[in-house]
Amino acid sequence: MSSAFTTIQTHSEAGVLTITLNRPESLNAYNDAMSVELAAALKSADREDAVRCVLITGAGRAFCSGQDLQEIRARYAPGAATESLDFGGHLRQKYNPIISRIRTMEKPFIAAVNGVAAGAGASFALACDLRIAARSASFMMAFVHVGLIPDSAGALSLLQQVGYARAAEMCFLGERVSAEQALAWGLVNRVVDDSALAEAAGELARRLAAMPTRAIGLTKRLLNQAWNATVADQLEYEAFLQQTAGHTADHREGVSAFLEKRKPQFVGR
Ligand code: LHQ
Repeated sequence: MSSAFTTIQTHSEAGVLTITLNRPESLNAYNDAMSVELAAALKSADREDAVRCVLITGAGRAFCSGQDLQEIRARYAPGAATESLDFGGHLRQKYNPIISRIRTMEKPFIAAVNGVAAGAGASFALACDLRIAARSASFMMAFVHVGLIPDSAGALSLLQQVGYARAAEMCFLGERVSAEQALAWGLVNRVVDDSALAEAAGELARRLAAMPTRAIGLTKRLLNQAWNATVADQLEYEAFLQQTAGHTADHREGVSAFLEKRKPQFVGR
């Protein structure tokens, strides 16, 4: 099933909601309309039990080039009062809710990075749980080139994924990091030929969508909690979450299938 937005396309099939950022003429730059549509698509993904994995990709030759700098160009016109611009408000309203949803929704997110992911576009890809990149894709913490700090939790995601030295290099220099380099650094899970990306990402997404969704969602919470946890905290949190996982139909099905020597049929509950 597909629905019509203007800046994104969505397609739902076999438990996978595919969201395609769809402004290829600007390398899928993120504008106000896209922030509204993406928020709506993610909200309904959260609500719909039938959605068991979310796949985000870009139309054309890029994943996302970050903030649409054309859309906000009036702010930089000669004479514009830049000191009164509410950059913090812009982030709180347009970006932070999207990143929060991706990081906290109890469903797996895959970024199929089909080309350059720059600025907040890189942060969006980094916020997803898994990344599969086309060989020609690249990541660029472009913020520094426009005199800004990395936002949309990009610095946090990078630190968690590649460690301080590489995160600092990417953020300070703003150079393009190739897909192969990203793979070597642990920034992406897989790199495939450009022509194979859609199929490889779709296959991974369908595989995840057929797994015990509740257990995966709770595991996502566990992984995210673990960054700041002590062992004692983590053990207690595991006991708390396992209490929920242990009462799902998929847990019962998994154990039954094992005992009956058959393939499990998970339903996502
Ligand atoms: C674009 C963009 C773009 C509009 C390419 N906007 N048109 C938060 C709070 C408040 C304010 C600001 O920002 C933020 C968060 C951020 O995301 S800051 C970072 C914003 N993004 C950037 O600075 C990246 C700007 N883009 C680039 O550096 C390059 O385009 C990259 C490296 C992504 C790709 O380079 P190329 O492959 O050489 O492509 P290109 O530069 O020729 O771009 C193709 C077209 O896309 C071109 O339009 P045109 O009409 O000339 O064909 C670009 O103007 C347009 N485009 N990025 N962000």
